[in-house]
Amino acid sequence: MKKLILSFLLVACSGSAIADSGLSSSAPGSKVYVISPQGGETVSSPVLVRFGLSGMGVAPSGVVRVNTGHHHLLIDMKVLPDLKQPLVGSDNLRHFGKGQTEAELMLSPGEHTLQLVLADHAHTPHSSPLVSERITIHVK
Ligand SMILES: [Cu+2]
Repeated sequence: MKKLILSFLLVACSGSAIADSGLSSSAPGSKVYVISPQGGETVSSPVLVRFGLSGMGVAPSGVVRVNTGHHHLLIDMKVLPDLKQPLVGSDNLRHFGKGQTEAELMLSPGEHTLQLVLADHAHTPHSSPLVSERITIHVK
């Protein structure tokens, strides 16, 4: 009997490993977006960027909790990074691992793009990734 239970567990586990991509799942219908500034807006530096999230919650990096993540802000990135890998921080990709929901950015005068990506406790985007629209702003 013990053997039967064990083999059942093995089948159950391997079944879920195949079905599961290994990525955290996002809540259906959830959305990440830039609250402000708005696309096309002219602003002066420092620019206060406010991060919006609906349908999921914000948790600091390292905290494993279902349907949560932390914000990553992509600045002037024309191409998305690999969303199946942990996001690597740089001047153009900022982590907000303390669970921040806004940031003040020093931006040079001219056109800049902003885009948000939510990622899980290990900085990896969810299996249905939450990526905002890429907005363009003008800095005076
Ligand atoms: Cu991160």
